Amino acid sequence: MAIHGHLGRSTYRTPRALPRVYKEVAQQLGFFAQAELTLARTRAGDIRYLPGVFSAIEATRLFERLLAIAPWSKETMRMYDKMVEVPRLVAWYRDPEPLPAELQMVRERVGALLSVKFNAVSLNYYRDGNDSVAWHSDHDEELTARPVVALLSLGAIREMLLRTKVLPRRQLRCDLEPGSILVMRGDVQEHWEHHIPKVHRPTSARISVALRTKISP
Ligand SMILES: O=C(O)CCC(=O)C(=O)O
Repeated sequence: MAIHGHLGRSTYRTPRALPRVYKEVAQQLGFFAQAELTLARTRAGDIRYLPGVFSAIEATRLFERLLAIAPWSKETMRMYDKMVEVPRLVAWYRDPEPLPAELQMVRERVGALLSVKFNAVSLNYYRDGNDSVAWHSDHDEELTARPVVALLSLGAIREMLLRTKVLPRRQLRCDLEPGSILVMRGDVQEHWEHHIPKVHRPTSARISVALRTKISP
C-alpha cells in the first residue's frame, strides 16, 4: 500500500516497499496483513484504511460472485448544473429487497468490525483503467447526518485520491488493495472529497462494495 500526502508546502510520504507487480503477486499469495492506518482526522470524524479485512481468497471469490449476480447498470451523477454519465457500472440493493448472502456476510463482518449498523449497500464496477469516478463527496440526502461510509475493495488495486474542500488543500493518495476497507466517518463528507482516477496502463477490473448508514431503510 502507498499513502502520500501534501499539507500546504510540506509533503510526507510512506515509500512503496515493492514495485506494484510484486505487491500484486504477494497480495494473491495472501501476504501483507498490515495494521490499520488513520489517514486523516477531522473535528468530528476520520478517514481510515484497514487492509486484509477479507483474505485474498475471500476477495477473489467475492469479486467473481458479485460480478456474476449483481444487477449492473449505468449511472449518472450531478456535476455542477449538469447530469453526466459516470464511467463505471453500479448496482444498488434497496430495502426491503433482500441482500444476496455474500453481501449480508460482508455487511455483518464490516459492521461488527466497525460497530456500525449499515443499512445501505451498493456496488461499483470499474471494468478497466478507463473507468473512474470524479471528485465528489457522498451527500445523498438519505444519509445520516454524520454518515459512516465503508468501501470494500475487490479485484485490481486502484488508487483513491482524497482532498480537503478548502484551500490550501491537503491531499492524500491511497492504493486500495483487494480485501481492504477504506472508512470515512463523521463529518468527513462535509470537509473532504474523494476520486478514483483513470489509469493509463493495462488494468484489470475492480469492484467496490459501498456500505453506508442511511436515515431510514
Ligand atoms: O470505488 C470506490 O471505492 C469509491 C466509490 C465512491 O467514491 C462512491 O461511490 O461514492
